Amino acid sequence: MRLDAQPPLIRLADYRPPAFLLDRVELTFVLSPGATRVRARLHARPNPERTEGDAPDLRLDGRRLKLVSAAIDGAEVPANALVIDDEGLTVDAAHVPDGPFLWEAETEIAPDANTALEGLYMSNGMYCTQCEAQGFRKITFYPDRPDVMARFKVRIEGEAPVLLSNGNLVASGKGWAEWEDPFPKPSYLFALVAGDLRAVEDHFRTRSGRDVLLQIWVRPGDEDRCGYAMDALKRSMTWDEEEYGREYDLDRFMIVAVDDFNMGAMENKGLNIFNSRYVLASPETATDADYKSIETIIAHEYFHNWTGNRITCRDWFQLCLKEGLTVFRDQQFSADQRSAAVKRIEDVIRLRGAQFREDGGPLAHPVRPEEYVEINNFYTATVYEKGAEVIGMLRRLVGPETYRAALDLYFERHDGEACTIEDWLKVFEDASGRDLSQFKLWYSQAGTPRVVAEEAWNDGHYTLSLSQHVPPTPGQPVKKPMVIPVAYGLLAADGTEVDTGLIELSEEGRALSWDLPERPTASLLREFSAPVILERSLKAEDRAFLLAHDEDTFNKWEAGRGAALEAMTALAGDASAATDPGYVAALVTVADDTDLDPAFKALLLGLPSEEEVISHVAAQGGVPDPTRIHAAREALTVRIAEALGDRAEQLYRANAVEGPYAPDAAMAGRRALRARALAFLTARDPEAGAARAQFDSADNMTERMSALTLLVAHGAGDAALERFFADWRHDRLVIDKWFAVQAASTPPETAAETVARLTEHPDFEWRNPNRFRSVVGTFAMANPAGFHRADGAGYALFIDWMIRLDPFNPQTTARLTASLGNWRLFDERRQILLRGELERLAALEGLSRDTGEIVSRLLRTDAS
Ligand code: B3K
Ligand code: ZN
Repeated sequence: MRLDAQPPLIRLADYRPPAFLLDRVELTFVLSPGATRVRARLHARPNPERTEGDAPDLRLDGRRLKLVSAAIDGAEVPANALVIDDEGLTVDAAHVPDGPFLWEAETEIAPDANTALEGLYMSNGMYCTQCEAQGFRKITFYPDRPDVMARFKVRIEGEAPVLLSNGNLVASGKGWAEWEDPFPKPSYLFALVAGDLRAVEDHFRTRSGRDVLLQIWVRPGDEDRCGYAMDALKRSMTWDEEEYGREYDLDRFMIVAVDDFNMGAMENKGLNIFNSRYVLASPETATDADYKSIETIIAHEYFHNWTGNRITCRDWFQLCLKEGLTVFRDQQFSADQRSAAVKRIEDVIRLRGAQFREDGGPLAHPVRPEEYVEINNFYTATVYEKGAEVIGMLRRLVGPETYRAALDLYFERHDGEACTIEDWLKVFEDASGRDLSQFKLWYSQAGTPRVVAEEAWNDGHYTLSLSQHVPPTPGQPVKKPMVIPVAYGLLAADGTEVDTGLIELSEEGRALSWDLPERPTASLLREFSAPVILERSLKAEDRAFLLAHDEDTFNKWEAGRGAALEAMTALAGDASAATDPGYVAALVTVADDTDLDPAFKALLLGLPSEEEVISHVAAQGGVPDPTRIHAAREALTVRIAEALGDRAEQLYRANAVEGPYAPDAAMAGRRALRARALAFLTARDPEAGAARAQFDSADNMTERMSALTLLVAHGAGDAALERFFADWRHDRLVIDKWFAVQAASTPPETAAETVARLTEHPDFEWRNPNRFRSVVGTFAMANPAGFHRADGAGYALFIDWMIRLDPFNPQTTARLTASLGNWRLFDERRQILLRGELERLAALEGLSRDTGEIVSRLLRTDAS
């Protein structure tokens, strides 16, 4: 689609209830890779709440379907009463009964030609589906919208030994199976899987005594890598019962691992489909980070059973209703399972990295967007992560008991319904008695609010003035003040707290004062109580004081992060700039502190990523230079390493984990700290001896990868890479890591050439999304200095690949293109190069609607 072809804009304001509802749906699939037949029987009736008048046409969504036959109440629909266009079919109202009726249609589709991985497609000889958001319309003609909920019965006929769909298995025989899902659901939650699969099984007894069969379906040979996912599933089921009173509701819960998948996983009712990288793990093949992701994603998809499936979204504008809430719930779960302090910091790093970046550029949009061209482009950090932050603020404002009461009310009032953000906020208003109309601005105003804090000390009188400003974003030039919860603590010189509490900043500015015997040091925005940028001029000694004394673990870490950002910004401007000795001394104290949890200590000793420095420099009004920022980060690492001296070696040795690998938080924390120590050791050793030794002796993937990453970054990884490849070439998920480490960590001068070479490697199966992302996506997102090399080689390579992938897989192309969301932050020369590349993509004949929308938003001129 050329940009001038202008695909239609879908608006929230145009929402109308569906004209027809469905009570029951019966589907029969006769599977064949090139010509699958789908027979659909839809038991329809007029919606009493429809707004179209008494006798509307019957409109069904459908894309690229071959219609074999169509009948209403057993009578074939005459050809002249039925019109098919690119987006669906319309039956003339004259042929649609006034009351309930049965629509029967047979369609033919070709799963083996479906490279977009949306609808019914094939992955390594296995059939699978992805229907959210609008993939079901590529299977059969249907009112493919979430507010049409129906009970599904599915019959599958095919040669594959395993035939799965949603719900409970009601009958099966050789070459067929019948499934019935008793819970009404929207079409986006439909799933079908067929193939040569093996199940790893377990059971879960719910608290009311229901026995649930748990199955993880994988390809033969992968059975021994499912243990951690199964364990995470059972822990998730227990946690949801205990924390939210939510029980599982079917006789079985199935997870299937597939190799070709556009995202992480999908919460289809009773039949979750997962990208295999978020299911399969063994100590030899998966890192601690992989285990952590598996735990989170298993929990996330499981939690959707109540927040998403039992209560779904009325329309796709309400996506955050299920996604923001489910992310919030998975964050709570992981915080409970591991360290809450570490989890909060990790979540904020992620929020700032992806969401603040999105919110500060041309792709900024509200948590509940008001218009879209392609809904798949709105599965964003804003909808997910900022959506979760909004719920965290709500919980903080009403308190945990009222939060739980509001959730109980939500489940009781809306079970089985398709809801809106208005419904959601209403349960909070009813449970708390609060008026949330101003709070609701968090759902409609895009952009990261700035909160400015100013302090004054005058003769025993301490004054804290807070003011807020929400910057303009595309289409939203003027903003209103929001409700911003600012958690704070005031610390006396000995580190004790003289006051602590929550300020609700709801006006543009507000001053608070305290009468105190001495000037306090304020710890503001504790636990990162709101997704805002806090602007505060903090003296170096106050920062060092907070780093040493703040009991709020988030702000303790934040104090060090602020100092590190300042140090790197200075070094990027002037390579000989001095680094605050107080900061470096505080890090030495941290290294010596044996009371600190190793995982937290690893975060305290970690440095912000180059991406974070880029955003920081830009937020301060500067123009970030990725090349200099890379050098600055390396230089600061060396300075800290020098200050630590022998401590790096001691930390490295003291945190060696004895005995067999275990993925739990305590062991992972020690490995994380040991990896930090290794980075400091390697920074001072041109031979990278310790990294080499670790690579050679590691018995788990976590330590193998941390060593390999350092070797590659040192330009000393060739032999290790060769050996790694030889050892693991049979293992797809591990080879993804081999590609990714080179794309991310090759030094900037040669990264573009390395990536170009990787894309010519015989194992670069570019149509597999994991493999594509591991090279092209990783390069663009995790190697800023290499990607933004001044000659533009990185940009040209990236856009060449977007052009190549788009005709096959628009969703993945659009997602990766969106990683250029911060392109306007860079200097004029880089912007000219980037604009040229984006225009080249925009001009592509036949560009997909997905990528077209992203490129045109990136190029829009009212963008900030
Ligand atoms: N709900 C799915 C995401 C679907 C993405 C469609 N492009 C996974 C999740 O958020 O749990
Ligand atoms: Zn989700």
